[in-house]
Amino acid sequence: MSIEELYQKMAQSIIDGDSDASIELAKEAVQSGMDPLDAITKGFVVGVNQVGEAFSCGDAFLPELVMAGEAMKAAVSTLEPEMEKRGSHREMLGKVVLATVEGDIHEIGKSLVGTMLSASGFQVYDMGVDVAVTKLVAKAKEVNADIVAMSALLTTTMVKQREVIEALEQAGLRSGIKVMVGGAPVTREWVQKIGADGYSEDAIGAVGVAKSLMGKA
Ligand code: B1M
Repeated sequence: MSIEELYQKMAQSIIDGDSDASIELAKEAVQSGMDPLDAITKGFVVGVNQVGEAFSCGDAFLPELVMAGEAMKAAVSTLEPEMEKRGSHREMLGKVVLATVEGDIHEIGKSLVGTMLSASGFQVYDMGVDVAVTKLVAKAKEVNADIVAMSALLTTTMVKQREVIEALEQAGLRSGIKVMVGGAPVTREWVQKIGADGYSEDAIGAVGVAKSLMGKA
């Protein structure tokens, strides 16, 4: 099978919501020596984006979205060990407290960012999804975080990124902590508006941004 065919099958496995197939294809990618990030961005993500578009047009419904999300999660989890193995940087670059914001349960992009950061030498405290503002701030204080990293996939939950920044300010922690944000609806204008320090459109870019926030780019 050619690489293009493999990418197409990956996308189709997500469109079909077929976790067994997405896991098998992820394994095949690892065995063939493919860069796991290529498998995600050129294969699986193409499928999940297609389902997302169909959902927004009313051509797909919540069950399809859920199944596509599960198949995507299964593929990414299968590829994660290989991504971590490929991360060569072992110097500890900084401590990152990472979460998807309160009210938002989208976890795939956030987890991908976490995997890439940890593979690049950051110590990542991944708090999961739907994380309350107060919990996030308390964790940042507890571990003496260098960076608070927040993902938001909904236009309705992006505001929580601003609330976390305000809560860090109120707790007197803001001057010692850099804040980076991301997620599909996040734009540079939003980043400026809420006074975050860094933003990236994707997981690879997030590593570069985190390094530059730590003065290690
Ligand atoms: Co939801 N969903 N969803 N969903 N979902 C979107 C986001 C949506 C755009 C679909 C659409 O309508 N086209 C839409 C949001 C509309 C809006 O607000 N603008 C939407 C909706 C409406 C909803 C519900 C409200 C549906 C409903 O119930 N009626 C509901 C909300 C639930 C909630 O959170 N409270 C909902 C639920 C779900 C599922 C649970 C079914 C499932 C998630 C499963 C899971 O995560 N375990 C799901 C899915 C799968 C999607 C889509 C199709 C795919 C998201 C994804 O995983 N992408 C999505 C449409 C789309 O994005 N195409 C959609 C792949 C992932 C690798 O990309 O997460 O963008 P992404 O992450 C990227 C970058 O954004 C960036 O790097 C990542 C890797 O490159 N990035 C960062 C992310 N975080 C970062 C942080 C950083 C830096 C970069 O620094 C800190």
